[in-house]
Amino acid sequence: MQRQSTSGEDERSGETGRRRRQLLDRRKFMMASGALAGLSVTGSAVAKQEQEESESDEGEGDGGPERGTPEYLEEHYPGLRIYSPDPENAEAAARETYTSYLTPKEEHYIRNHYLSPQIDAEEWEIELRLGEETVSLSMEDLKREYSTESVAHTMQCSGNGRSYFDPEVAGNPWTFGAVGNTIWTGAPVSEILEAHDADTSDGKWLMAAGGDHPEGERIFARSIPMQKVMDDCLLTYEMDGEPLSAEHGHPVRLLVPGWMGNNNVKWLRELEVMDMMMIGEEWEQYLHWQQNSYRIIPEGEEAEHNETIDEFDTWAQMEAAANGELDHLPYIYDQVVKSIIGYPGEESTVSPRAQDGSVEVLGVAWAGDDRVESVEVSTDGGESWEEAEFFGPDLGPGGWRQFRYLWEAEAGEHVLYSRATDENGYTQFGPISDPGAGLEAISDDQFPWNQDGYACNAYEPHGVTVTVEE
Ligand SMILES: Nc1nc2c(c(=O)[nH]1)N[C@H]1C(S)=C(S)[C@@H](COP(=O)(O)O)O[C@H]1N2
Ligand SMILES: [Mo]
Repeated sequence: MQRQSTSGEDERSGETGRRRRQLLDRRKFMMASGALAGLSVTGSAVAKQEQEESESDEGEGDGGPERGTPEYLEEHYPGLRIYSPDPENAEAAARETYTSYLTPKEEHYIRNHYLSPQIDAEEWEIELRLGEETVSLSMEDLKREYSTESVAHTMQCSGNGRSYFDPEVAGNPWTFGAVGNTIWTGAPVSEILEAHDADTSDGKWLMAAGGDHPEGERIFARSIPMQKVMDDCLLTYEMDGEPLSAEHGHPVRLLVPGWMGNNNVKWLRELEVMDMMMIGEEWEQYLHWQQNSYRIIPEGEEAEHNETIDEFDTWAQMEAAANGELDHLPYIYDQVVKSIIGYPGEESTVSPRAQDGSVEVLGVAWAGDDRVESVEVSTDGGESWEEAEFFGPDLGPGGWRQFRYLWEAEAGEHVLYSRATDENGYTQFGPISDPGAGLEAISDDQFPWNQDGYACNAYEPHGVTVTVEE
């Protein structure tokens, strides 16, 4: 499975097999990180050539489509609708994937800011910075020195549903398909931090940065609150029991169970325990996605930068903003409660089943790191609602629940909606507001239109129109 280059492999793997402690200041580290072993990033002709060579070494170079092309994604991820092959941005094409507990890897969306790097796992190291001390973690360390844990997690891009915003907003025009549910396996971050005597008290932050940026470009990085890190975050190297694919972060990513996709940093390269979020000049190359992007920003406003916040539930932040109780625009962390009907699908025609003349409506519902309390289904365009029942695995709140509703369907055309309620009592609203309404956040039973089309859980745009046959 692992890609290996032939030259220099033996000398280097011996060295990375054991943990090395180093004392580096930040500036030296930044300089050193320019010359990373094992990383090749698109944009560099040398890197591309090396990649091609290593592929032909393995006999994979012969004839297969090239990375960064639609053909490549079509071959490896046939269930996706492609918006961009380079960087890879693609969502599940069919509703039906939202009837299964596990999302097949061919149908799990991909969202990248840069083309996926090709990384040799044996050479990869994560730099963990703790004050003056810097520790290198190899993949061997992660697998052999720390516990192995698995967690179910519904990965969803914060822009999922963006195409339903009117007026439209810039970005990948995701409909419903930028979400998937899988099992992630790796080492608990809490254990790693404790093993290095890190200060893990509440109020601290963990900065996590990827290694996917071409030289000189912005670094994809997030600041994760220490409470969440210590609670359940993993450094994960397997998705549904297989090594991560290049597109999903091979060889290792930060997994933040139940939180929006943007928090789950792929190709994890740097970790740093901090007193605050990334802010200021020192973090200029890192802070864009933390402070400017991935915020809920109403029309005409701009995101301010903050040192720290203390509410991480995205909906709770939005509600507090709406009530004038929040002095900052919400950061996108924990997911908002949401559901989607998987069957019947978009504009479909169905026949009632022979045994009792009903149609089984199937779907999934999730609420980030909170539990989904109930799901209701409407088969008359939102006039009346009936309770659906849960079935299938319940592997903790990070993973979604499957639901079903037995519909006594009459012939004709019907509009179906689903809406979920979580343990905090938050329930999905029907429409997305228009920007002119100037909604700060969730109120008037509408989901607030926001500049980047984030966190959309309005149920009306997620409805399906179904024709039932005689
Ligand atoms: N290093 C890095 N990590 C990243 C990204 C990225 O571009 N670079 N994209 C993020 C976003 S916006 C999302 S939604 C998820 C997508 O994860 P997936 O492609 O495995 O579904 O990865 C996140 N982690
Ligand atoms: Mo995303």
